Amino acid sequence: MTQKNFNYHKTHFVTSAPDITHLPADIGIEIAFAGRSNAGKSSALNTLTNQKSLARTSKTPGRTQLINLFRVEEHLHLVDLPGYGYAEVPEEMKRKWQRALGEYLQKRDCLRGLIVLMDIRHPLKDLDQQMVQWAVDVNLPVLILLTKADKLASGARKAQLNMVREAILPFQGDIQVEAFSSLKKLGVDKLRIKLDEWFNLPFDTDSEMSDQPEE
Ligand SMILES: Nc1nc2c(ncn2[C@@H]2O[C@H](COP(=O)(O)OP(=O)(O)OP(=O)(O)O)[C@@H](O)[C@H]2O)c(=O)[nH]1
Ligand SMILES: [Mg+2]
Repeated sequence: MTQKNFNYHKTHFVTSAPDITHLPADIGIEIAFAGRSNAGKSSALNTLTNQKSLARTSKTPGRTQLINLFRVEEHLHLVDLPGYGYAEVPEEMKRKWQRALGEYLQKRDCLRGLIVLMDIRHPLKDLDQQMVQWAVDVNLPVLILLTKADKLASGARKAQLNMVREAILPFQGDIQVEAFSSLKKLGVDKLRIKLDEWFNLPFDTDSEMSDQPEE
């Protein structure tokens, strides 16, 4: 079967939801961007789609507090998830996001792949590892992007990349690790290839909710 390559530049915003009950029908394919607050999720989405402010970026961690859904094509969506692990957020708010996040990952059937973004200088924190473990447990393939790679010289960058590749072997999952920089547009091709692969998977447009309008 020939594989389709998608044009991510045409991606547009669909909706923001505080939890999965407010998302459109659980059909088609979704690929989610997850990671610690400030890891560069929204920036990566903007770089991929070549749009300055499709996803809101901020120097203030914890900016994306909602599940943001973007449409690549009919039935194919990218999802910007709330960042985790930001210490200076009130405990109550943190719990709310973490719950929304866990629910999304465990209950959203159309989720076909997870992009986990980590600052290349501080990868594989506890919550990152938990996220990867979560994905492996539900057989979800993972692409780890080591973001802000422009902050390291090429030798240090390669060393970090090898270190993380080595460190994720014990997870025994379908996990690929690449360096990424929104600033220098590094690794964008690797991201695109992975998304194309996942968006080419077969999917069902027929669920018990499929008679509901999509937007
Ligand atoms: N140098 C450099 N800075 C980056 C890069 N990507 C993102 N940043 C910066 O990192 C900060 C956080 O980026 P965001 O994309 O908003 O991060 P996020 O993961 O969406 O954060 P939350 O929405 O809070 O979870 C911003 O100040 C960005 O400009 C990169 O590739 N290189
Ligand atoms: Mg964000």
